[in-house]
Amino acid sequence: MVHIEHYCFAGLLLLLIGCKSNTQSKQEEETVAAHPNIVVIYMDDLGYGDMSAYGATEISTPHMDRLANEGIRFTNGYASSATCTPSRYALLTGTYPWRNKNAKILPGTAPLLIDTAQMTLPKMLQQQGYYTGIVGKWHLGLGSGNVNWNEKISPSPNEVGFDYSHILAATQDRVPTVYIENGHVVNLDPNDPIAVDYQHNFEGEPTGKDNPEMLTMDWHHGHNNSIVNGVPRIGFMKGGASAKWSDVDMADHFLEKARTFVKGHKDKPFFLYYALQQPHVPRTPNPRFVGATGMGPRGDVIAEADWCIGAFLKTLEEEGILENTLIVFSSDNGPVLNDGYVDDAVEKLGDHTPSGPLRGGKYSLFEAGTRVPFAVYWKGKIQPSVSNALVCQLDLMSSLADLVGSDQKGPDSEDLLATFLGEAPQGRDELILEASGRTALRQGDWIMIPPYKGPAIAKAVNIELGNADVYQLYNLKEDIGQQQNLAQSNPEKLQEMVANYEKIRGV
Ligand code: NG6
Ligand code: CA
Repeated sequence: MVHIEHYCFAGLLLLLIGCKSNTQSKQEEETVAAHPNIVVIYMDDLGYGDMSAYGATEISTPHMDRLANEGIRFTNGYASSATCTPSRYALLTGTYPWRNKNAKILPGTAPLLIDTAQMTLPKMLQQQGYYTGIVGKWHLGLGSGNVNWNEKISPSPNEVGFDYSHILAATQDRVPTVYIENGHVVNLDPNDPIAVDYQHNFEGEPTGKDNPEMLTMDWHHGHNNSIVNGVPRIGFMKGGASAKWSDVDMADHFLEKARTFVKGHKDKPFFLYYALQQPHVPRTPNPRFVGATGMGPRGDVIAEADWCIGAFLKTLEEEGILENTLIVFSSDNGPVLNDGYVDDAVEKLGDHTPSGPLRGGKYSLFEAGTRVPFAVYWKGKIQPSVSNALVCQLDLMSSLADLVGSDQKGPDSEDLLATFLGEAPQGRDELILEASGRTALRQGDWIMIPPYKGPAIAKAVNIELGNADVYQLYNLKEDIGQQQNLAQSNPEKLQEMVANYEKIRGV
C-alpha cells in the first residue's frame, strides 16, 4: 500500500514536472513567435514598375520577387511621400511628415529631424528587447546644427532608437561622402579633417562646374559642386581623403555590414533597417554588374541591389533564422530617370516602364510618386497572396508594436497587423499623400488632388507633378493611370473628399 502511494506520488510529480516544462517551452515558443527578427529592406527611388513581380518584363529581379511572390504583395502600398526624407520620417516615427515643416529633402548638413524625445519604431522595439540597427542611407539629419564631422556626431540614429548605425548621412549625391558608424566618420585621419559647406566652396577645391576635365560622370542639372571619385556632388567638401567611400563598392559595403549585424545578433531578436542606396543617383554599379541589363547604370544598379538582397536572404538562411524573420520590402518614393546626371537612364530605357501603369514619378502627387512595391515576407508564417488593401509605410510602427506586444503607437500609424500578416483583407480607409509640401487625399478607390500652382511638369526630370489649377478626382480602380478627371462629373464625391481632406489636414 505504502509502496503504491509512493509510486503514485512520484508519478504525479513527474507528470507535474512534465506539464511545467511543456508549458515553459510553449511559452518560450510563443515569445519567439511574438518576437521574430524584423528586417525592413528599403530601396531608394525604386518604382512600382521596376520589379518583375510588379509586371516588369525588361528587367529581372528574382530576389525582390521572392519576397513579393512568396509573401504578401501589396498593390496599393504607399510611401507617405514622393521624396526620401519625409517618407523615411513617416516610416520611423509613424507620423505624417507634413506635420513637421522641416520634413523635406535635407542637405547633408541638416540637423536631426527626429526629436530625440519622440517615440520611434526602433525605440519601441528596443523597449521590447530588440537589438536595433540601421545600415545604409539615413537622410534624416545629424547633430543639432553645425556638425563637426571630426568629432563624435550626436544626436544621430543612435539617439533615436538604433543600438547600431552604419550610414551615409544624406544621399549618394550629397556630401559628406563618407560612412558614419555610431556617430564616427569611418577611417578618418585626424590630420586631414573634414569640412562641409552647402553654400560656399573651399578655396582651391575643384568643382564639377569649373573642372569638367576631372569628371567621370557628367552632371545634367544641379550636382556641380565638389568632385568625389570623378562624380560631381551636391555641396562642398574638403579633407577626409582616407574616409571617402568608393561608390562602386557601396552596395557590397552595406551588404557586408548588414550580414555582420545579422550574424552577430542572431541569438536575440533584432531589428535591422537595411536602407539600400539604389537606384538613386549617382548610379555606380560595381563592375560585376556593368552591362547586366542593357539599360545602362539605372538598370544595372537595380540588378545589383537585387543580387544584394539575394545574398542577404542567403545569410539569413545559412544562419538558420529565415523562418524567424519578418521582412518588409519597399521603396521610399517613385522612380525618376534623369535625376541630375548624364547616365543614359533615358536613352537606354527601351521598353521598360519604371512607373508601371501609374502616372507621374518621383516628386509627383500622381500615383507613381508614392505608390511603390510593398511586400511582407515571413517564411512559413505568411501565406503567399496578393492584397489590394490600402496600406502605408506609416502603418508599420503601430502594426509591429501590436506584433511584439507594445502599446506604443505612432500618432498617424494604423494598426494593420492582420493585413500585413495576410490574415485580414482590410487596409486603411484614407491616407494623405505628400509630394514636396503638397498633399492629396486617397480614400477608398478615389484620390482627390487639390489645385496647386506650379508647373504641370518638372522639366529637368521630365515628370508630371500633379499640379493643376482645378481640383482633380480620379477613380483608381477604374482608371489607375489617372486619365479621367471626374471632379466635374462627380461633385458629391469631390465635396465629400475635400471636406474630409480639410478635416484631416486641419485647414
Ligand atoms: C534633389 C536632387 C536629386 C536628388 C533629390 C533627393 C538636384 C537638382 N536634384 O534636389 O538629384 O538628390 O534631391 O532625392 O539637386 S531623395 O530620393 O533623397 O529624396
Ligand atoms: Ca528616394
